[in-house]
Amino acid sequence: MIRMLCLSITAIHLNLTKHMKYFIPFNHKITQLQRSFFLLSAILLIAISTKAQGIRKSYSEMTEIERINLVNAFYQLRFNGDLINDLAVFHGQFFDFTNTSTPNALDIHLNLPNQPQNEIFLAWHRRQLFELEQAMQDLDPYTTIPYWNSAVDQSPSSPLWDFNFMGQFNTDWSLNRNLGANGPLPTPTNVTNTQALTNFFDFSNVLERQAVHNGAHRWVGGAMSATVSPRDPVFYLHHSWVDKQWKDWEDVHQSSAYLRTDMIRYDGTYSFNGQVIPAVNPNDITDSRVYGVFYADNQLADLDDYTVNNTYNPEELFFYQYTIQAGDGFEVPAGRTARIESTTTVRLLPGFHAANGSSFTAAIGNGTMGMRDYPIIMRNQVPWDNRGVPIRWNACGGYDEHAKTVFAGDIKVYPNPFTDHINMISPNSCDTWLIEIYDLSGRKLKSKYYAEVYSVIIDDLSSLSSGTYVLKLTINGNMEQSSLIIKQ
Ligand SMILES: [Cu+2]
Repeated sequence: MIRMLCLSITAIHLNLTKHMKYFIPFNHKITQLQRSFFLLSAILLIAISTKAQGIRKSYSEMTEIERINLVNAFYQLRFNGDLINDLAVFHGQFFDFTNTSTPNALDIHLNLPNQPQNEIFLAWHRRQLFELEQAMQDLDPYTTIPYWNSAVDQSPSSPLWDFNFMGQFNTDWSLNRNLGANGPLPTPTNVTNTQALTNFFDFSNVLERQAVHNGAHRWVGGAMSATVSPRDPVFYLHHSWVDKQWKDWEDVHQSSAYLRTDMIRYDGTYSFNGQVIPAVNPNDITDSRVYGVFYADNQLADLDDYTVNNTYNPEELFFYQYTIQAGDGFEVPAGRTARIESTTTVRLLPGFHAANGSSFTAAIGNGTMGMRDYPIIMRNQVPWDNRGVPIRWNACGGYDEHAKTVFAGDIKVYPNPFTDHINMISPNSCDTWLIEIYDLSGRKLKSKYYAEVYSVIIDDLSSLSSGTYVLKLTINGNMEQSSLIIKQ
């Protein structure tokens, strides 16, 4: 059976040399600046042994260093082994066969609603993004593929197209973009209407064929509107958003299902750089959390219903510069390692659980390179739960071994920046609060207990010099929240 599949793929391959006409030659010019980034990344590659799982976010939320690292990763993957070109060529060769003499051949696009067994568009591209993202994380574990929301970000002069970001690839890689000439981009209504479809195959087909997916391909033009569209790096930012559309739909409808159980390239028969790419069943990846992938929105990343399994990475790293919260079924089992990092706020909410024998760290850093090692919440070596049952938090932040109740709200910290005092208020009346203030080198400056409180005013802060500090709140020894605060 597998041999027959290989033979038919070879036959298709030979039939499709006509697609070669779409191929656009790459221009191999690189600047001195890019050359030094290659060198820097090569050094980082040796120095960093861990890899991240992905919190993907809008490119507009990326820091400058993240944009540089992303651009650098695209250049590296283009010029070393050329995964970019390999994915583009494959995508072109297996694009769509419904109009050829082999209508039943395997392909990845534009399958008909009456052929649901072939509707692997979403799953195939999810795996493609993951393959590229893993390669990027070999270069820098903090890199994830950001998304471009083309339903709201529609200007050819948007920061997306800055020369220092996606703009440079147009000339460097001869992409022949023609922004806006062949639109239209989707409207927010297109997105809402697509999300409202209740049948998975209807959703997938409308998403793919209409503006939500097709819009950006046509609007960008050049390579993006050809079958080798993955040659344009913005393909990945677009498909990150398309994948988020699927994730949002699945969150509501929870009925993504395929009849077929293999996907070309990901059927276990394809190799790249001497390595066979493992087989992937599309039914196994209908939840993006299978790949440890989460999507942040509007300065919040919610890591819910996730069990750390370290299948791909020795340590699972979740980085987001805004608020990250883990609760509602976030589990770190024994023997697993996870790390959550933010430059502002980390919340561990009821439902978070790190088991005996797991290694878990949450850290607040200032977001620059080299400032990623300041653990503020740590569960490591010391048993988190030495009675051998999962800890669940009750409404006041205390734990309850038998019942899981929901923490009713967030602790507000204001004003921030502050001058001489900070207010902290919770919607609940709680028992014991421990408030600690650290400087960014990890030195504890203040520490104070409060009993039977729901709000606290810390009013002895006038002696602190101007700068950035970490405020850590622990309620009843369990619920923890760390925030970055700025003294004016
Ligand atoms: Cu595609």
